[in-house]
Amino acid sequence: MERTMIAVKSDGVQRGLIGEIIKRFEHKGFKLIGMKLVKPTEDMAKQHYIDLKAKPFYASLCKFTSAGPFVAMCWEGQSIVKVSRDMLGETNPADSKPGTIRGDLCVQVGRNIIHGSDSLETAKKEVSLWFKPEELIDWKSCMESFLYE
Ligand code: D4T
Repeated sequence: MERTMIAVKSDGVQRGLIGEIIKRFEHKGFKLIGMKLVKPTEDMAKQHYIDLKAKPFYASLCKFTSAGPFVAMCWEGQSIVKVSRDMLGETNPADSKPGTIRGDLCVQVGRNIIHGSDSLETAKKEVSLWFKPEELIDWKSCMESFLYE
């Protein structure tokens, strides 16, 4: 099983989309392992987006990320890193297909409401950036045998 870090960014929180986003992951069959509502410090935002340090939008992205509430989540499931990126859609909502979260729920790249780790390695880093080990709950879902053979 893989784990990934999914976050509802402050634009998604402000727009009342936390429930809709959680619903999509639950209905898919993924398992919630950890979740918290935080107001990230600018330093946390900078660490989270460190790979984008050289991009012209890095400063404004980190400022926006630290300006409001952010729902950090850890989800688990088979091939979840790739599958969740497909569920999110493209970085730019304008390029995202209908049926994806960004394709259905947002308009502009700088307000694309959700984050998802883009590789297994990044997922490990991001999960440990946002969660202490004791904040991740290892539990057995009663649906497991109906999701996996
Ligand atoms: P995240 O990391 O938020 O899941 O987004 P992506 O993985 O899909 O895309 P990214 O890392 O390239 O971008 C991170 C974040 O920056 C915003 N952004 C991006 C922006 O404001 N302007 C831009 O031109 C781009 C490319 C949106 C997502």
